[in-house]
Amino acid sequence: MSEYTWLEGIPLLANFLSLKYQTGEWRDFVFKEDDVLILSYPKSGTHWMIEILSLIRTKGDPKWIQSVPIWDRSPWIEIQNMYEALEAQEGPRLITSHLPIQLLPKSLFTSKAKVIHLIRNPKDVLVSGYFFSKVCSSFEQVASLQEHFERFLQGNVLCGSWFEHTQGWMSMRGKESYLMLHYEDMKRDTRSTIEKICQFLGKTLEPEEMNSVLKHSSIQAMRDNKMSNYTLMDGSNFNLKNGPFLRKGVSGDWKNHLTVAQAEAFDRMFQEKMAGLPPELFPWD
Ligand code: PPS
Repeated sequence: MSEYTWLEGIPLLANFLSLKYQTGEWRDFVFKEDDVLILSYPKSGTHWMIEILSLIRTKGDPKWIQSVPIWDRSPWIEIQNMYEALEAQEGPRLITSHLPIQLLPKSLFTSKAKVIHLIRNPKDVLVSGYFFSKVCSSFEQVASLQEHFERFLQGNVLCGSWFEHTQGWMSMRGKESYLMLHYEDMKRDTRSTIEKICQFLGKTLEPEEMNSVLKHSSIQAMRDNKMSNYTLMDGSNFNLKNGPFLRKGVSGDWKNHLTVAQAEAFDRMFQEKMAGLPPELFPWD
């Protein structure tokens, strides 16, 4: 059963939350200038981004992604033991987080650490989260999609309101160390997104290295990679009999699941909450 710990009004996974987050010591975590932080609201394509960044780091060589679990390659700062592993890690770090901006240590904003903020159509995020709740017992357990829908709009889900989370991180727009990417663009043109990431990180890939990054980060390759498909976790908080960790991996699946009334209610809420932000920040339908 899922059980949340509320930290500064944000629901977080009680079973997994780092002690440092429970004691407040997280505020002292030191970001370094060669850190890269992958920041996303849950179910936005985080694992895909980790796979791509891992492969960029190895210039397309799949040895690392095929021998080290994805959560060890880019640990979540808010998760037990991973926080400590990050503190102990030497050299450039890949760091992941689903937290809202106010729960990231201040050193992030004074260091030159780079932030890649990945966002996705929240209706797809909502649907993805609903199916994930059947696979992962730590996620909120709901009786129906309608219940999850209501909780999502209220922000009564893991990591709180999508609207507030997204707006919070978007306040970094314009900073040199911040790159915002869209899942939908990654789907439409993965190569261009990888080129954008390389440019942001000051990296270059030879054409065959780029092809290897593309090949090994495809959803099929990730499903086949036991270091990325969560089969190593099966039977713990994950029950892969109820569905795969890497589910459909498409844009617009919400159309198969939300009713017209739900989609309209969602859109009204979106207009209300995101008013004032340029519509081009949200390139989905
Ligand atoms: S988590 O558990 O919150 O960190 O989930 P997250 O990784 O952010 O998002 C999971 C969704 O991303 C999809 N995914 C991919 N799509 C396309 N290509 C690749 N390689 C890929 N890897 C993961 C995954 O299928 C989840 O979306 P849904 O819509 O549920 O399929």
